Amino acid sequence: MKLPKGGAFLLLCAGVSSTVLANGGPVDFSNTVGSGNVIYRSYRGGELVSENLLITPGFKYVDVEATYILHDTGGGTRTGYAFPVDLALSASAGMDHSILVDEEVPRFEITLDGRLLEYQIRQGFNTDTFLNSYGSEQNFHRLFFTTTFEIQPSDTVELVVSYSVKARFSDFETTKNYFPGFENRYFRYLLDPAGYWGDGTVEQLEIRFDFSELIANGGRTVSLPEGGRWIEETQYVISRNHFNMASAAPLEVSYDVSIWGNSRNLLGQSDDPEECTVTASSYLSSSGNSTYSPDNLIDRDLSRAWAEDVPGYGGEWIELQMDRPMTVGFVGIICGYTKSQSVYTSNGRPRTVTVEIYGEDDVYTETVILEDIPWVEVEKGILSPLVQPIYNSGTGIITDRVRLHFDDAYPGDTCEDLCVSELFVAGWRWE
Ligand SMILES: [Ca+2]
Ligand SMILES: [Ca+2]
Repeated sequence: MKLPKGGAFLLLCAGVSSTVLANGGPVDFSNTVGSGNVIYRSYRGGELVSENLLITPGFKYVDVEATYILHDTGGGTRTGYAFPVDLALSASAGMDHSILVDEEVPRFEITLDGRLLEYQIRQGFNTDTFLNSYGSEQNFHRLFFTTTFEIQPSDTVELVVSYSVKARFSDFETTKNYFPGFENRYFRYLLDPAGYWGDGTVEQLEIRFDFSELIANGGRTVSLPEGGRWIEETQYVISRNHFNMASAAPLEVSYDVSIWGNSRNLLGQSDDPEECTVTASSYLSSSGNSTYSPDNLIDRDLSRAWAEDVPGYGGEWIELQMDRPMTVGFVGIICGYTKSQSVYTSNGRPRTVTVEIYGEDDVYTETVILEDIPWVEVEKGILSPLVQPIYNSGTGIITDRVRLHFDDAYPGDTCEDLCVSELFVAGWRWE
């Protein structure tokens, strides 16, 4: 069996020492604020007929695809083209920021009528400042992705710029919580550089934010540009005709990924899972296709639960034994038989739970009274709103054995079977 440790959490910690864990500090700092379009060079002989902008915010990166239709009215030209990307950097004067590109802009592509264009990355300069999470000012430094292309007289071409850029955020460890603090992600996109085409206007502009992945993972938008409309609850679309790009304000978006981040940590993404076994004081024998053994506690499947098998409630326990010790920072459960609303309410849910964490010298004990959370259907992968913490510490306890005692229950409507769908024991190993 696999121990459900937080593999993603281990990745987040990879760059910091245990000292940082104890004192609090950033574990992940993003340097990039995306921005776009053509800058600094008027081209009066060409007009921007349309721009379609698709922005897909993700957990750490934002995918952008900008499609421009350009029409030549001035006898054709060979023109330079530059796409700016702003990096938010601290204490980096004199640094060659282009070395950050692989991390900050891992994908970048420009095509003209479907043909890939080569590009160069050029160092820019400070463009602006912002207040970071520490309350101090940082600078934006600009990189340019540049290329050249030709437009034949009276021709119309399609230029597509597609890239992935890191959103700006700082996630933090704290000393009192296993989970990092997931700060809102922020993304900014400049529209005004496209005002250098023709008379500075675009006939048709459509900006679409695709939040489907964010929302499916329990995320939510925090702030959006004004003047758009929601389509199908996941797409935020802004449409404009005869729009003046030259004086357009930047698009700014921020969004909350905390549920997404906590679920990622709980579900773990390590490819090196540890061995463990889960046992229980008793469990119901299977009936039909349904089983109730303690294995169901770590299968990450809400349709299967452990159920005890003694009269009444209270006095039952479950225990997780690891093959080798780790520092456990979090113990939590998803209460009840969560397969459906009817079996959830007909069976018992734990109320008073005592955790015992067997340390090297003594046993840590804590008793908590859990909420009786109403049943909800959740998407696979966003379990974190259902998980009730029983032990949650940023320093943790070195252990190889964790036991939970169930002292009483919120009774089921028809059965006296106490059920737990999932057990999470998560933490760190430092070697
Ligand atoms: Ca389960
Ligand atoms: Ca019972």
